[in-house]
Amino acid sequence: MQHHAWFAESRFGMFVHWGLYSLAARHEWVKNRERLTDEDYQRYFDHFDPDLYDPAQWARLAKEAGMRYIVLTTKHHDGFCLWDSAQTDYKATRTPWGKDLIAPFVEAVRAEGLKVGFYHSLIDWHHPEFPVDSFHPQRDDEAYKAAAAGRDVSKYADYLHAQVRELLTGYGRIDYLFFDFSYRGRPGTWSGKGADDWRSEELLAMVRELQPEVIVNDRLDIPGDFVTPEQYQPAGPMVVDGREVPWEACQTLNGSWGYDRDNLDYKSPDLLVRMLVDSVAKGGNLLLNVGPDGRGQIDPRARGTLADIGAWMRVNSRSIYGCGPSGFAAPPDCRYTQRGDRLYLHLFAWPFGHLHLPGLAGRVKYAQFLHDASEIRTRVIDPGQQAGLTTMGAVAPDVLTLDLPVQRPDV
Ligand code: FHN
Repeated sequence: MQHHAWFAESRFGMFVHWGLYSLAARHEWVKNRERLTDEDYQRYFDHFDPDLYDPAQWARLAKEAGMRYIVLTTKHHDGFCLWDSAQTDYKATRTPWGKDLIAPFVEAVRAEGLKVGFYHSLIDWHHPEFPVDSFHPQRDDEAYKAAAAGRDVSKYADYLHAQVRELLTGYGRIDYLFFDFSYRGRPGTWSGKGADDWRSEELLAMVRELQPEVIVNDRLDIPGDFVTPEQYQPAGPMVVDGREVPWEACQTLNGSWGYDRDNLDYKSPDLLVRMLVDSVAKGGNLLLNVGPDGRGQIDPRARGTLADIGAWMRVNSRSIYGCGPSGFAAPPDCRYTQRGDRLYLHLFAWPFGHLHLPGLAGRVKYAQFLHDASEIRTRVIDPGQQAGLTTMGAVAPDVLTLDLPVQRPDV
């Protein structure tokens, strides 16, 4: 298992889902959900020309939001490749755009001092040897399934390995890999064996050889360097074989990974900040997704949400970067994050009256929160020592951070 201090130090990254589905503007699974044939979906290929593609702006938005790494879909389930792969013509360089999209992305991310991450789909609805399984767009088309019956998944695995090799040898150092998605426990998948289909052990060995420093997630259906629970917040630190392991929650802004124009179900900035705090309090990272539109733009609502999160991070990022769970038990509706002897109290609900901080007896008796205009100040009633205080700048009054110097509990 590869560990990297940068991952725990970062705690917060940007996920970018971008491809042909972004032109449809109706979710990245549009081909599956609407049972589109390759011919139907070809329209998006024939019109792919993202004239407003500006990865430098993506990287700036991520950095200003306090994100420390960016992960881009090199290929999603539809099989469309953002780079000039020698393995296929189903790629950006054969569309009206005509150029590689990965190199400018990598260059822009590095220019902002951020880490480079690639997402790569294990399933591929376009490849002629990928089996028609319960997630394939033509799964209900009996004639198509009959014609596709002789597919050989090992030939697809050869293609998969060759493309991963291209990505890991063509763009310098890659810091992070997110393979997707796990067949583990998913009914109706091809063999359901996942790792056997992808030849995961062989693929991971190649990844380690080509990029010795890269960290890889756990969706090859074999152990990786970090665990990726899908769009939910675990109940606590994640433990595998008796050991706490690095993990990363991933979340959308509005329930869709790809650009979904009519989906206005955006999560509020303070909910997303609470998801970030909750992840860190449980020893995890948060990978927050944006879905640029078909022209390559990140939409104004997403930009506004990122700016609000950035406003909170500018004041409170020291309670996030490099922090993790505390040995102290947080009060109700609160989270603790801790780094060394600094304990950060995050309130997810307004503390009517006094808030008693169990476990800190003798250090801090209780904290009184005074709401003073746009800022919330704290006054910690502290018998024994001066508690470091942060002026409470927050996106919303109920996500406050109190910076307390405490010795590590005797855990
Ligand atoms: O099917 C994908 C989905 O489109 C998206 O890419 C997410 C991101 O974690 N992963 C899969 C669902 O688990």
